[in-house]
Amino acid sequence: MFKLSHGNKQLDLAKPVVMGIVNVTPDSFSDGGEFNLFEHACKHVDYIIEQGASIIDVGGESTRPGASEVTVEQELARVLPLIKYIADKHDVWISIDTSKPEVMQQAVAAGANLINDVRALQLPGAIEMAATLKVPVCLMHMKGEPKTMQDSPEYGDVISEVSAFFERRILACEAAGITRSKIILDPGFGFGKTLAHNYRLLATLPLLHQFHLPILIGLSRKSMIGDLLARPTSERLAGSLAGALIAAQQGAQIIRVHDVPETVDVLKVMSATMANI
Ligand code: 9MG
Repeated sequence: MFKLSHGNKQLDLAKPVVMGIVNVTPDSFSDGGEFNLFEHACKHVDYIIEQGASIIDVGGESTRPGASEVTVEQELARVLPLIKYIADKHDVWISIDTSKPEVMQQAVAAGANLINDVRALQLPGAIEMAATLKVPVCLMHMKGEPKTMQDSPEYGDVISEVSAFFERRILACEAAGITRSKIILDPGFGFGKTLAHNYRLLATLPLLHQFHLPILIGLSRKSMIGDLLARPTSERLAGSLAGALIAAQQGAQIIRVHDVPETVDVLKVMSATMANI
């Protein structure tokens, strides 16, 4: 049974929980910039919390393939007002989606409780910063860098490579002073992976339980849904819900999604069923 803690905040992961995505980026691939304005982002946050999101993942830099990088100042200007708003108004877990140590520091000072790093704390200073801040960290697997990661990624065996990566990163975290109780793992669907790699990882997700750490997955509206179904981003809800349900049944504890109410419903039905086995 997993539990996350930060200060006096606790998050019980006995049942899978929903992490709602709030991108504060002009080029966000799945919200079309709809929530770029601070007011819209706040309204969206209020709505997804009311609908059952347990964690809000705030991001100020797009990680989609080909997206351009932003400066620390730009990223901070996007995420800090929203983090402060959420921390003032709601008693919810706030995750900061960043790889930059300066952003981690200021986001946590503003009220964030969790670092979601698609680069698994590999940028200079990131692992030391996370250790100092003493917040839980999500280590995501990515092959390459967002700009080029989808240029024909190749693996010998995708599961072994992802597992070996986690082994190395967990050791690095422990050496830096981050305890295992603060670590979450994420196979990184769509990050340097073909359709076949993504579905192989989803099918074999239980293999990641070898690490005895909580698992986070994000496949909401991604190309692993859209390419399989030949559907544009706006028509990927059913596929995303199917993926969320499969991942939760495979033992994922945190499901990162755009469509919060629908995913919460799916997981409630799953949990009610599992409770009666
Ligand atoms: C920021 N971001 C985009 N996709 C993601 C995923 O699949 N996992 C995590 N942890 N973060 C993601």
